[in-house]
Amino acid sequence: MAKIKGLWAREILDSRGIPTIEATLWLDNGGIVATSIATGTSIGKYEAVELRDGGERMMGLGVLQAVANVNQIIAPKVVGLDPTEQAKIDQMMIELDGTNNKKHLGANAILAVSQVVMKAAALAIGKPLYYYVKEKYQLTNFLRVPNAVYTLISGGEHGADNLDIQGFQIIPASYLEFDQSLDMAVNLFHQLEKILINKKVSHSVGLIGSFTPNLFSNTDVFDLLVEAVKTANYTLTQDLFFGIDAAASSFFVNGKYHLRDKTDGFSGEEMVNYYKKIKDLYHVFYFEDPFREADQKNWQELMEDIGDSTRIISDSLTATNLKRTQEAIDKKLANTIVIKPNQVGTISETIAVIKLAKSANWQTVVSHRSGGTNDDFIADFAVGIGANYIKFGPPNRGERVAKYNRLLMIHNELKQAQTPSPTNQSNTAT
Ligand code: 2PG
Ligand code: MG
Repeated sequence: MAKIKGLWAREILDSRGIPTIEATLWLDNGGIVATSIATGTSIGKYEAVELRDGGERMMGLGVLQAVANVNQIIAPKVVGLDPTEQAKIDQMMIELDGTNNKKHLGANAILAVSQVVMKAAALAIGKPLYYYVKEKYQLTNFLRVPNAVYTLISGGEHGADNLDIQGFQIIPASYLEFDQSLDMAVNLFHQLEKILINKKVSHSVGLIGSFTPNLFSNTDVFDLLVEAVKTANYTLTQDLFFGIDAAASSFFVNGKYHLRDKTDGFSGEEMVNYYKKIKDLYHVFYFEDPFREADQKNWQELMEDIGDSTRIISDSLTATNLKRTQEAIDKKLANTIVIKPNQVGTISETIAVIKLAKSANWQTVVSHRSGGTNDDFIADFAVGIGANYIKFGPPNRGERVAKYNRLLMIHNELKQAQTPSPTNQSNTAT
């Protein structure tokens, strides 16, 4: 097995113009791989700590110290190791860091290494990354591209002071193959733009490339989406569903959830009713972070009321953290979990959370972050762990479409692997 010969990190910019880390790794057989780390905007309070330099350079957001931690502290310990020993390498970095939230070396520094090691292992073995992940962790029996959740409209911290809910999504029905699902997303994204222009709704695109229309209320978005669906000749509930990432902690102020749909804010109970209303009126099927982290009572309430017919998804609530996931499972706070490797900082810990969620029959959503790069690691990872859903943003902007283009490649490879060869076909025909 090839061994790690060299590892080097550097500071690069993410899609928001904010520094992040890229790591490059050389194997002693001449193979070379690189990866870069996504970072969030709506960062939950239970996430591992990204190390940022402070001071004036790069507005205090530089990652030169985290880069130095990779190059000077981690790299010398990793050189000479077998890249397939993911657990050992991750554990070594956790111990080198020595804190419970990775604030010493930085979760960004540690994940850059963890991720590049996994890529290097697939290269060393000579298999596609998604296949390596499946074989190594055995978290799924078959390979398929997960169902996609496409965020077409943004508000909240991803928007432009336009809407309060962070993401409005379309979810093509699971009977559609990935290429058909992407076709629908592209079609609806552009239909939506035409509708916004025709209605003279002022709009732009937000942090992740989704539209940020200036509308009167959050529910107005669904009327636009319904119109786009009708214009494109799709049938809601047959061909697709709607979803939201409320990111509700971002609009919880002074004890109330503040949506512009109601002047004096919503209590937790009123939010439960609001979600039930949009479920009934607009067939919203996917509710991510519907409440702030501490509002366990209303997470439970929503689960009891509509958890059997919808996805109630924890993102900031569980923060890809094993203890928090266990607590959420025990208390029945949700039935689906968002998985973001940078919330915890190593691939091995991410895998442990996925295992736990799957063992509790929760579904999984492998997600991008709003600060992205052209790296497509997350696409292979999602396929390899057998995620139920992927959430990579709209079919727009380089850092988002890099993931979709990789999924298209994987989709084609998997299809080809299933297609009988001409010899087999003639055998079975007789
Ligand atoms: C989310 C993510 C991605 P951010 O809340 O799910 O859309 O946002 O990366 O800003 O945390
Ligand atoms: Mg979220």
